[in-house]
Amino acid sequence: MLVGLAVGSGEVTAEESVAELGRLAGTAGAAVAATLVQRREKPDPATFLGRGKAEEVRGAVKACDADTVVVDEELSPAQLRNLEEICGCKVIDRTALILDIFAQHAHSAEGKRQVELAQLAYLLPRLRGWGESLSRLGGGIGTRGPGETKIEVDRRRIRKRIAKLRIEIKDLERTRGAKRRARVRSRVPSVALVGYTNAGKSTLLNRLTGAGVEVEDRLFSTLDPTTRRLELPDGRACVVTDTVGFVRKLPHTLVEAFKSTLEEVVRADLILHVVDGSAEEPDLQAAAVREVLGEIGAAEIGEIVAVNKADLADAAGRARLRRLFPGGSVVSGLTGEGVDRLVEEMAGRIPRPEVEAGLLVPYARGDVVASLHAAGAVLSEEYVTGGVRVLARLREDQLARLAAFLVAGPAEES
Ligand SMILES: Nc1nc2c(ncn2[C@@H]2O[C@H](COP(=O)(O)OP(=O)(O)OP(=O)(O)O)[C@@H](O)[C@H]2O)c(=O)[nH]1
Ligand SMILES: [Mg+2]
Repeated sequence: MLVGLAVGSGEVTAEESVAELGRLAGTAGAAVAATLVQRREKPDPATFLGRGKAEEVRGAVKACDADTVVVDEELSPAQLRNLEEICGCKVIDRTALILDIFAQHAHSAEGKRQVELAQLAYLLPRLRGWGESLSRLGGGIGTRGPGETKIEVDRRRIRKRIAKLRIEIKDLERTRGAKRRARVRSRVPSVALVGYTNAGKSTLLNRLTGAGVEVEDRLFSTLDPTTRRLELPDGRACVVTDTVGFVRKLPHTLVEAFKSTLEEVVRADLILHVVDGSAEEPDLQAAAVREVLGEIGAAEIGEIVAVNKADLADAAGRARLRRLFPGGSVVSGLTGEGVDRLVEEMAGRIPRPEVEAGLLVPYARGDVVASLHAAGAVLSEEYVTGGVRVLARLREDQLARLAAFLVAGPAEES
């Protein structure tokens, strides 16, 4: 049974949020028996819903023969305990549900550890209520760990495990970090695919690069970053990284635990924000994504919006999408529509790589040297016979303009 609270006037209605909770529950393998949305000024600090309503839920749970109540917010440890007591069945919150889905979908060594870390961080303050329900009600959603492992319920052992996981994640991150640094050294620009879960990020990566990443009509199918090379129409190349999708009320413990994965986004030269054009409120999903981007420190990175699933929209729908996303490209990762134009746009927005070049500028052309200084491009200069010998860091277009002064071609970077 799904339970949501409508408080004040949030942009996303409680009904929509609970409908999404239902899709999350479905992804976790649960069937929704009933839904209840309660209007209240603010959540009850002790029982979230208020005692009377919680008792009503108890009756409804019995009537529809449900075994779990899923609440559409993160509950405090006390709320969780009290609600469970009144409802007489297992209660989990939105956070536990999302963590459960992540646990089921984690494949890589790093992903599994990140999820377990997030689960344990969530579990630690809630141990009492949880431990009781674990022994009383057995397993099921909210109690499953990554793979077949059961999540630990002993406080002291959890703390030890958390410390160990942090170290292991750091180690695993180091490998990926080395690859990334190699790219930085060779100055291949990077593009991060971000977007709401199920927006079509992996489909678009596959369309762009033939990556062969798993695509599924379920939430959070991608947890591990995949990076592929993409040749741009102007002859340059970039790397595109597909990574974990976002959702409203994305649990903090997850953002924390997935920091190393999200680094791929933070370090990107350009963000390709994939929006599901077929969603009810694509603009609100985009806003939720930007909120997370802000949280992880990626708000300042340049962004291109790709409004995806255009094949599902009719003329009126497309017009609406163009209105909602004025600068966006309307595309379909499925049919390939608009993708060429999108790549052109990416090429235009990806910073041109800079190269080191040696120049010999005759003394008569002091203006050239001055302009190089003004651009902050000069690495070193030396007065020699025939002019100023300048080592400069230049973009390709600057290099072309200065071709006449070039002595040692673009130096290979070490
Ligand atoms: N009709 C249509 N469906 C699409 C399009 N792009 C993706 N899909 C479908 O949308 C679903 C999700 O696609 P994915 O590429 O897995 O989405 P994602 O953003 O990677 O999702 P997560 O990794 O789960 O966050 C799949 O069923 C895709 O087939 C599109 O352009 N048109
Ligand atoms: Mg994906």
